[in-house]
Amino acid sequence: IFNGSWKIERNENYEKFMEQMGINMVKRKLAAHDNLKIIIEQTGDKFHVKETSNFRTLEIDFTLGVTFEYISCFTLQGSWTMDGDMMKGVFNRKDNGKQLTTTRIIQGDELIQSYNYEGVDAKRVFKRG
Ligand code: MYR
Repeated sequence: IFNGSWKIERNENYEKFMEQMGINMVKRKLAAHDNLKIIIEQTGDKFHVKETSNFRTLEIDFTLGVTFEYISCFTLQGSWTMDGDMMKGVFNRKDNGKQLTTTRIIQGDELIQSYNYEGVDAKRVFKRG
């Protein structure tokens, strides 16, 4: 159900979340308008995700329940699992060990990705395209 191409539509509290992550203001301003697009291909419990943004293009392969590394401003290590129709990700920052949790769910025609880091919640909402 997550399969397809998703373009960022809007953010909720994402700047506060990035601030909590320790990202400086200049980067936060750029990242809030990063034109993020993700293309998700799921085959069973294997995922191939192509991420494009103003910053970079990246292809990631992971399997549900299997730990992998994701490198952005920070290196995160963790995994996704499926809980019903929801993807649940639990990751740890390699630099400080702190936990970042994230979920993906389809609601109507939107993919909603939620984030939590150290008590701050944010959302990024995507539409097909
Ligand atoms: C994917 O499924 O797209 C790849 C794995 C994503 C890992 C976790 C996403 C959290 C990214 C948080 C970025 C924080 C920058 C402020």
